Amino acid sequence: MTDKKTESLQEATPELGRRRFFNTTALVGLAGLAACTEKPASGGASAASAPAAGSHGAANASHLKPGELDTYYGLWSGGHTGDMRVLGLPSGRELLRIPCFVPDALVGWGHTNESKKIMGTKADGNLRYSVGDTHHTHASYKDGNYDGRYAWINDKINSRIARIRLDYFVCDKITQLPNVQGFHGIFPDKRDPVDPAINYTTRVFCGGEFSIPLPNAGTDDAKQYHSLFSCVDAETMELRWQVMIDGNCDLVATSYDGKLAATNQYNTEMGAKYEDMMSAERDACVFFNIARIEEAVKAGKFKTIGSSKVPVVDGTRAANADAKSALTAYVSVPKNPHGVNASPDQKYFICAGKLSPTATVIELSKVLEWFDGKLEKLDGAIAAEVELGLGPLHTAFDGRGNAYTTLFLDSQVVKWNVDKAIAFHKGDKNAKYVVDRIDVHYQPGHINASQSETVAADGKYLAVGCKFSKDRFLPVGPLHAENEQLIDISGEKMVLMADHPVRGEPHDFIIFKRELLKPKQVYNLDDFPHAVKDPKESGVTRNGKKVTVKMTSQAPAFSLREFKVKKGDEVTLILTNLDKVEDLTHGFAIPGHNVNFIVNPQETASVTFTAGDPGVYWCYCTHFCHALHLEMRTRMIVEA
Ligand code: K7E
Ligand code: CUA
Ligand code: CA
Repeated sequence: MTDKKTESLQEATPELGRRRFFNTTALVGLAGLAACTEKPASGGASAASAPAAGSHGAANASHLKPGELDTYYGLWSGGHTGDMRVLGLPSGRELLRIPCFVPDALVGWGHTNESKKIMGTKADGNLRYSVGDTHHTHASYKDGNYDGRYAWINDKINSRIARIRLDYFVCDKITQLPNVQGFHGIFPDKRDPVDPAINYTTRVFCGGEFSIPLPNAGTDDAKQYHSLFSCVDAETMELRWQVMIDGNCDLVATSYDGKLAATNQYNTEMGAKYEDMMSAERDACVFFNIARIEEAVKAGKFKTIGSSKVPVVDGTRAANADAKSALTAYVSVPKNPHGVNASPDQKYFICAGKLSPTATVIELSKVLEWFDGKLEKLDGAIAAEVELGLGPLHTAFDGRGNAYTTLFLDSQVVKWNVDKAIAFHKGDKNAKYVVDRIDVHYQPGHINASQSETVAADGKYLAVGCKFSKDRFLPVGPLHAENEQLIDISGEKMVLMADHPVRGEPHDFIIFKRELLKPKQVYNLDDFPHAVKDPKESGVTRNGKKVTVKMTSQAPAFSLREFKVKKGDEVTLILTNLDKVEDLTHGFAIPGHNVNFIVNPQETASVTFTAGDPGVYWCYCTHFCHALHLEMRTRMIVEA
């Protein structure tokens, strides 16, 4: 790290000085990394050849003229803001935030009865959780490409999975995984492993990262800890089954034939302490034989854990030594891997090394051969293990045989050719598998290319989620924006196109063609059981202390000019927006009662609150809707 050459280079260019600082600080946090600090072996191109920022020679442009629409959608996880974000690309403009796990003040998520029901409440009616930590977002598939039905996103803190309807861009279901802590990786299947008619997503797989005692009765004996790999039904969002494994789960990938899912694991050691998780030289990528697991469940070969009724099959190493009946297969990969990604040619899973400067290419047909008893050693499925640089985390693809891997410590993206990497691994030392490197700013985590993890990978744009932005934007105090960078990958060389500041802290994202979605701008009144379909239905009905207020909105007026309730009443206010015009949303706020929510065209929403002290409360429309928006009001008169 401190050789003279580096020092002098650093003085010559402040840029390198900053990089070195990052490398050093990051390395301090990664004990036992000494072996990884060497430069990549031959086969690696020179880092100095990375092109400078700018658009010269770029076929793609990120700047759109006013009024021009983006050609790609991006779905971004919001990190511990707990939301999903929708971006337009290549502009990088943020179009929407979809609240799911945490309340949202704009739309009233977590305030309306409808959203509270999806989020989950305690016996007292308050939200069970108001924090979340989203990392991974993926969408439903058909024939290997996105079909525009659903997206899913995880909450690592409370082990929840949320489903987003991609017609209305709203969260419609949230499921909590039983006996799982640190739910991290998530991936939908791409078709059924058995039934050829099911050529679309019906399952979502979820990896539990933190091992816990099962059932979780307080014990500190780490040897008792296990992790569960969970399968959630894509339609019902109910748990189908779980697999108990040795070690932990991290990120998840699925094969295009529906037969295999995999999770990489960095804690093969099953250590409970930081140091213990790094003691083994190799960890694993754990494969799941989906058809066999479901046969085992059908045959009753499972147990249940604690109060959960979900069938749990045994995926531990000891129980799965015989390939011909094994449910799981532990392919070894170097120390503490991170991302696992499926190549669009459908052949490989690629594990990024994290603590190892390598990527491991696993050939899926060989894993299937092992399950058939035709491959003697499981690690024979490793097609390549090649050096890329320091801190490989995640990999994207261009559909032309190239992979793009983020190097966290090097603050680079490395473009490499998978076939050449395999040739190099097989002994062809002339195979130059590294095609290009580009500096990014700084410390990249997730990466994804347009249509990357589909059969339609088109190799146009690459987005990189840089965890640190440092000096790239105007300083705004101690909390820095993150830096999402967009790279043109249409040519041989990568070209940096744009920096975008983003509010912390996105992790994963997908980018796909806008034609794949058919969003609706106006709801269907009949989808809401409590809809107030006619302004004439408006009014107040009383049942003891429980009062229901029904109202409609049509710009620029609410159907009631005033309504009366009594102090201490439990008031449920139901509001239907009868406007049918696209982009005509109304809001409804009540001073002093912690109420504000919106209703989109033809949407119905309701809130329940306790009427406060006697007085007049001007309820007003909070969402600008009309020239008379400010006049759009109604009086709540609370009587003693
Ligand atoms: Cu790499 Cu949670 Cu996907 Cu973040 S994980 S970077
Ligand atoms: Cu209705 Cu503003
Ligand atoms: Ca480990």
